[in-house]
Amino acid sequence: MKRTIITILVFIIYLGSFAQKPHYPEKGKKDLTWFQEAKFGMFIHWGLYSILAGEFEGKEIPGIGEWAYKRANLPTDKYEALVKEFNPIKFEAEQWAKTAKDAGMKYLLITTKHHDGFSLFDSKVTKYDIMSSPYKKDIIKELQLACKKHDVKLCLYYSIIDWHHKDVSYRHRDSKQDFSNYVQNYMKPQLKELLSGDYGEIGMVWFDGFWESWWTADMGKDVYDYIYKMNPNIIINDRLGKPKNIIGDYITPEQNIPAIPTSTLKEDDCWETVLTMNNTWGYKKNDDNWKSPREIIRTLIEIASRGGNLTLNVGPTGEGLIPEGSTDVLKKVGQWMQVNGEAIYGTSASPIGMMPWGRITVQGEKKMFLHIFEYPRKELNIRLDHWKRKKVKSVRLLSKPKQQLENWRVGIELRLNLPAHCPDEIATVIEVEFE
Ligand code: JFZ
Repeated sequence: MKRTIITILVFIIYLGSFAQKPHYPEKGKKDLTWFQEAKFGMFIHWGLYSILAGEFEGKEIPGIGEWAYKRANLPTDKYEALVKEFNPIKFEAEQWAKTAKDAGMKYLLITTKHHDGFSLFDSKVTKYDIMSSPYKKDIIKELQLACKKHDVKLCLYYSIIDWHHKDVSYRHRDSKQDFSNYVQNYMKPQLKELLSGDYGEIGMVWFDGFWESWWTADMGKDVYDYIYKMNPNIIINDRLGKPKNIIGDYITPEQNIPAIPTSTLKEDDCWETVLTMNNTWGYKKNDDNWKSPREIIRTLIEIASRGGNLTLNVGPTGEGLIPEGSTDVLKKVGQWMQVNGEAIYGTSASPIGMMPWGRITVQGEKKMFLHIFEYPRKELNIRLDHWKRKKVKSVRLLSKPKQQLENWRVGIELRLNLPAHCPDEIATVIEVEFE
């Protein structure tokens, strides 16, 4: 419970700090509907670092797994030799897509290339890719087919930072670096490989690493327009410009951002929180600090009640397995979503803020969902100022949809009689339908 409260507080802090909208393009240029309705997706961090699993030559590397190369200052030849070890014999794209689907997730966002520069797809512009590994099969292609089969939208993460490319790697700062050579002749061709149709319909591209000093807002605009011309439907996150010159289609607060709230998000702002299930994005074998199903579910509700999306991370092992610590939790999240998904998908922010007993989401003008965290002894009252002229047509638990809950109006208040026994300790959802 304490952890949940902390999560929620940390959230409120993010929301304030990310209230500014992307500056480019102008609002409304893209249709963000699918994303806003999807609400819940899977983030996957997978690459050479997954083989290290947080260790190098028997020594533990502190910090997040996917940063091992830089954090532990690993020798380039030894790190890059991991390509020859990348042979994920237990990887089953379908299993991953199904894990996402069964958890109630609508999209899957995978690192096609993280900061270390290794490409998980068959890239013609580099040998530092999956085709040089013993596995020799295009991971992104396999995921494309699996996602299609399980009706999950495929989304691609692409790191601006590249520790492998000599023109932008921090390891080559002393040499003459041609940043634009990397952008024009490496990054853009790779984006073209990924986004021009070979991998089917792509929901979004998620950029990362815009804080690099060599990266400029002009480069960001150039890449934004480049993708827009290739496919105007692909959504781009807000990390393509600079931290003070935002470029992208929606807002992404991140979990570890210390900031002071300045203002609040507007109801119609499109935003997403990305979150780890333990303390790392890329796999670390000693990190078992898993968040509980309760924490994840309540976080998802919290986000939905403020109109955002949750993109929840898993870090598969070098062999290609999503750790049990995360699949156990995802199963329980899926069970909850199976019953209560209606109160999350396609909903928007609560027009009346949060309640002492829980959170609210709404679906248009017709439906309101009450997500109860603190189950009241018996009666629950809610003011209907926002729905003043509406008649209540039906009130029911999503877990018992055939049965109406006893309810009556007292002035502006709607009062409900709840079952004496709390149906769901994590969150009991009541649907209120108006005429
Ligand atoms: C980045 C990556 O460096 C990290 O490895 C992971 O992929 C994560 C999803 O994204 O980390 C960030 C990105 C942005 C901020 C902090 C860490 N930020 O805006 O404060």
